[in-house]
Parts: sequence; structure tokens; C-alpha cells
Amino acid sequence: MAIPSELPTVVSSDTTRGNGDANARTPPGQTLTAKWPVLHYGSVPTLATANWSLRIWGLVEHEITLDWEQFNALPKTNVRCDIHCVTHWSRLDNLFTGVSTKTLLDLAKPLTDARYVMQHASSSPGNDWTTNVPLAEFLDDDCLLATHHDGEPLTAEHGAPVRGIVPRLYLWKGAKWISGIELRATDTPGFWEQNGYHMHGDPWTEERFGW
Ligand SMILES: Nc1nc2c(c(=O)[nH]1)N[C@H]1C(S)=C(S)[C@@H](COP(=O)(O)O)O[C@H]1N2
Ligand SMILES: [Mo]
Repeated sequence: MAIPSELPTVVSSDTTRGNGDANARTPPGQTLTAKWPVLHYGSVPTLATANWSLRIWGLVEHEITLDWEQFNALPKTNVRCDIHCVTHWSRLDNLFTGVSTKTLLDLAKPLTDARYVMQHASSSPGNDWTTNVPLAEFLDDDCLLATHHDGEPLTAEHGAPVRGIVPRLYLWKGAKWISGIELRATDTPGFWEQNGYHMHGDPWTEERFGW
């Protein structure tokens, strides 16, 4: 699916730290890379767009399921952001294209007691890889469900057809192959969080491990 030519671009506020100086933008304990490494648990699922869907459920006024066509009919946005992996690499100035989390959750309308988001993903084995994020941070203006990176469709290993991106947290807080967004009242650990990663994951304070 082609990227519409004229899209608004949101610049993640973290990219302007130190007036954009590369060192000032690199969180403690991170090393810059120009390449984009691939990291995940299990094997890469191959998801035909015809079979892909996104379900939004839990503490919402309207539970919704969007197929690939319905998802792509929503207004798109570009986000320019830095990404930081808990395994100590960072990559600056990524351009992601997709649908903002705010646009998606405006359709479902979270109830007032919704405070946390659990992202769910197709993956193998297991078929339900998850990661937890506070709702307020998931709704930051630079968060999106991305279909493209630097102008190209996402590759399967980076999460095609759609992945979550929460730029101001470590990269594991965005589900590749995302299939669902669950709104919850309480925080509960996702996949890596159950395996020792931090419940929150702020790279600036090195919230890498929970214990
Ligand atoms: N579905 C799914 N999403 C996932 C993961 C995973 O194992 N399964 N790993 C996370 C982790 S630990 C990281 S660091 C990033 C890596 O994204 P990348 O391979 O595009 O660099 O994806 C995150 N999203
Ligand atoms: Mo990771």
C-alpha cells in the first residue's frame, strides 16, 4: 500500500534533546547504530494482510475489529523518532508511517477507569506475545501503529504488516505483528516483563530490569 504523499509529521520530543545533538539524544548505556538489528522471541510469523486484523477491547465503550483495508482507510501520520533497545543499541532519526494510537483509541473510546494498555501480537510459538504500557504514555502524540519505516513497508522480521511504536520507552514496548490492544484498569506484566524486564521501561533512567 503506497504512502500518501502529503502526511503530517510528528517529531518525537526526545529527538530535540540537546538541540538534537547525537550524544545528548543517546540515553545512558546505549551505543548508536546505523543498521536496524532484529530481535524477538521465537520465529517470524508470516502474516498475509488478507488475514491480518486489529482488535481493540477491554475497558472501552466500543469494542472494534479493523481489517487491513479498514486500518489503511484511517488518517495516516509520520513520526520521526529515535529507537532504543534494552540490549544497548539506539538508532536515531527513524521515520515511521502509520496510524496514531490516538486515532485508533478515539474509535474505541477508553472508559474512565482504563489506565493501562496491553499490546497483543501474533507470534510463534505462543501466538500471544504481549507488552504492557501505561495508557497515558501509549497515547503520547508520537505513538503509532506503523506499517512503514523510512518510506518502505516493514519487513516481516521487523513486524509486518503492523507494529506498535512507543518512542519514549525501550523498543520492546512496541509489539511487532500487533493484533490487539487491550484496555485495562490495572498493570500486569507482558511477556518480557514476566521474564524480568521492567514494567515501565524508560531508557533515560535505564529501567531495564524489574528485579
Ligand atoms: N511480537 C513481538 N514483538 C516484539 C518482540 C517479540 O518477541 N515479539 N520483541 C520486542 C523486543 S525485545 C524488541 S528489542 C523489539 C525489536 O524490534 P526490531 O526487531 O524491529 O528491532 O521488538 C519488540 N517487539
Ligand atoms: Mo529487546
